[in-house]
Order: sequence, then C-alpha cells, then structure tokens
Amino acid sequence: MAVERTLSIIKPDATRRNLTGKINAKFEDGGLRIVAQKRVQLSKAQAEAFYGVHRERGFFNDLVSFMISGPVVLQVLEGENAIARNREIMGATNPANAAEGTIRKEFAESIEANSVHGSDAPETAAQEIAFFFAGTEIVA
Ligand code: IDP
Ligand code: MG
Repeated sequence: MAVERTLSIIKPDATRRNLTGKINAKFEDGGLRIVAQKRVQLSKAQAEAFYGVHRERGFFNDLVSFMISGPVVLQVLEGENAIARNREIMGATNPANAAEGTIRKEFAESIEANSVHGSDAPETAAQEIAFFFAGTEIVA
C-alpha cells in the first residue's frame, strides 16, 4: 500500500442539505485526511471541462446543469490507498446499488444527485487535483 491523494467533490445536492460535516466525518472515520478544501460555485465551462470524459453520454448536459445548480466543496483526500478507499467510502454510483454505511447509500438522492465525486485512478486523481488546486493550497 502507498499513501495517495484523490480529488473529492461534495456535490450540490449535499451542500444544499447542509451535509458537508456529516460527509467529512465519513472520510475521516474511514481513515482519510482532508489536506485541502474549498467551497466554490463552478462555472458551466469548468463543469463541462471537468466531466469532459462523459461528453458523449446522454446524461452529460443534465450532469453539468446539476453540478452548477449550487455550491460544491472541492477537496483533496490523503491516505493509504486513498483512491480506492474513497470509492469504498462513497459507495456505488447508483445509490440503489450502494452498500450499507456508504455516503451514497445514506445521502444520495438519485444516480445523478449522488452527493460525492471521487477520482477513479492515479492518473485521473493527479489530473483532477491539478484542475482545481495549486500545490500551495494542499497542506499535509
Ligand atoms: P462515479 O461518480 O461513480 O465515478 P461516473 O460513471 O464517472 O460515476 O459518472 C459521473 C457522474 O455522472 C456520476 O457520479 C453521476 O452524478 C452522473 N451519472 C452517471 N451515470 C448516470 C446516469 O445513468 N444518469 C444520470 N447521471 C449519471
Ligand atoms: Mg467517475
């Protein structure tokens, strides 16, 4: 195992319901450390670029609209196996398939409004962290 960093986003459905603290407790209780965090309103251009890999999917326009429908909390999480560990803590994309105790099982409203984003691999984690954070904003 190695110490990794991953990008996390607390999505607008969760900030709207004031769930930032409850979601952060899941990360911390799960062994991850929040080493950077900022609450922002994404622009349409930022959301489209961030989710560019999904541009051809039928849900792309809805996803972009949802991601700019309110503030998000951008975070860098650090810990042993942080990328996979965070995906475990988040649960499956569709909350109907998410395991008990996961963020998406407890808090997600739908497959789209599923409360959190987490990077899926080392390369995407590095790209996604650099997309939103300067190195000086990450303090281990
Ligand atoms: P992930 O967030 O679990 O990595 P991805 O397949 O990368 O899932 O999809 C990115 C985001 O797009 C999801 O978190 C969700 O918000 C949205 N999404 C994925 N699949 C669907 C769908 O079938 N309908 C609507 N939105 C979807
Ligand atoms: Mg994904």
